[in-house]
Amino acid sequence: MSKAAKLRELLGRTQPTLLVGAHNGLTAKLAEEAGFDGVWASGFEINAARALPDASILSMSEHLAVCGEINDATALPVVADCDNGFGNAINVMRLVRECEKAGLAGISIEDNVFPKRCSFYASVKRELESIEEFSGKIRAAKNTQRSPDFVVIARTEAFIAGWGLEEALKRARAYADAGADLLLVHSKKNTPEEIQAFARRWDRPVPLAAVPTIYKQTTAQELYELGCRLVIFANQGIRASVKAVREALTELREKQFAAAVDPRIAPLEEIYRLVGVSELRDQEAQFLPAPEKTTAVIVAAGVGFERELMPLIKDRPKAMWEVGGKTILERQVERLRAHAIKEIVVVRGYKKEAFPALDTVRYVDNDRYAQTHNLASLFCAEPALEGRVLVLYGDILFDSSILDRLLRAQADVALVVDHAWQESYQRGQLHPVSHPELVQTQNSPLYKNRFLPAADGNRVTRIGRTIEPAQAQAEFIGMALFSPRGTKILRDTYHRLTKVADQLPFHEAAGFQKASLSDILQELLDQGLPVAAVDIYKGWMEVDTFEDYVKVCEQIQL
Ligand code: SPV
Ligand code: MG
Repeated sequence: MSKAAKLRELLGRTQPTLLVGAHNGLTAKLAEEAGFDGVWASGFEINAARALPDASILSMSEHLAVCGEINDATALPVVADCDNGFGNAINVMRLVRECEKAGLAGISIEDNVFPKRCSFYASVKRELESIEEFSGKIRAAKNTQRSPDFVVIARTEAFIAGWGLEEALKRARAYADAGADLLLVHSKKNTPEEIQAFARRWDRPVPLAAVPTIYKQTTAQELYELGCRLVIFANQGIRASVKAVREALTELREKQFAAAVDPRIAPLEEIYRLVGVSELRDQEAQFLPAPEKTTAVIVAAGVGFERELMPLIKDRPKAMWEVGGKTILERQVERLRAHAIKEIVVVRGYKKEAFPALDTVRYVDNDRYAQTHNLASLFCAEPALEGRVLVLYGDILFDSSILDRLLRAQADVALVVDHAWQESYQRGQLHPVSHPELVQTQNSPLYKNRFLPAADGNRVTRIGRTIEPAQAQAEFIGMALFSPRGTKILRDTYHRLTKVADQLPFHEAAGFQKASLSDILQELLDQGLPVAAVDIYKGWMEVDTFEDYVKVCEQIQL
């Protein structure tokens, strides 16, 4: 059923049809929730909401855009208050076409001359159109409408202009005879006496409409009994909001903390409901590709190089060191969450009691950290090794852009590899305490000492601590991303290998229990699985020694 047909049905009842003014989609929704029969797209409200007087300042298009917004927000029929029709009868023809196109139930036009002035403004120029001119507008409107249900309300301002009852009746009769569906007689008296006098003399079958703004004690039922099928409460909505907003803002300015105005304002959830956030959620689930969930596993169980790190690690593991007021773990978690990674598992071992309870991470323990290495630690988090998994060593600090690039990698396995290592190797600055996890890559992004990563990516061809430094292109920094397929391959490979006798060496480890991530990565490479290299040039730090720590503390950007 069209909204125009709905309005006609409402008008056919034996009770007043109640419209209430709105100036935007949200107020239209509130009108609907309050139980009104329909919405009056009020010129007064629409202008006031834009801090403009109700004086034909807005163009027809501007006005109808708001009427359309109001109509779209509610299932109720909407009557557009269209002042004097934005011109003459020819303009009214276009007005009717546009209103029907927008799905509005009807319009109200009034016999003020253009530019109109709000009926209640004192000491402003007030003139009425000739009866012929305005009757022509009504005829033009009725002649233009496509749907027979579209409602055209003719409004006379004869009382407002002070032209008296006889003129009001003369005008109203002419407009009714021109085909108006309802006759709106407006009055600015504070009693309904003009409306009553008019109603007593009304002698056409056309029902009346009333806007009891100033004669505000009169009830809708009383007006209905006078012949007003339609009663319009035109501007109480915006006046309520002005009072409420002013009081809330005044208190807020005074108290200067948001909770002070809680009792005065709608909770956020109320706004979410009104604007349809749950529908938005359903639509996202139905039509958007499922977001790729990434689980991060931070491997932070090991001691590190005890000799070099004492006394720093006497009471805490490396992940718990503070750098610039935050622990390394806190910094990592911050970065991960900034990249929408909410599922974070931390594998603890050494000094596990030093890790604080955090609601942003889940802990699992590798209590055999002394007999194992980081591969065993990673698999302590095996229940989390599902879907897309980011593996992160617990002692590195890295620039956000590195994580950004890694998360965009499309490969089943991708490793972040730093090509600046090669440069420090050439300068003779070898890793001070250990052999880093070196990698060989298919291409080198270094060209004449400039770093130029290839647009179509790079591949790791070999990884391990025993690669001849001169043969290595880069260093694995301890950040790896596994696609859901990559994670499954990693798990399957791990389980296949756990069955192998632990006494046998596994790549560079003395036994499988002692294997590190780089050992299983080399295993995957040997199986023929492509491993992508996310090439970087600096932008990260690891903490292997006391000197590293001092340097990190000096350099960290707070
Ligand atoms: C409006 O709401 O814009 C009206 C009704 O025309 S009134 O303001 O009461 O005149
Ligand atoms: Mg108006």
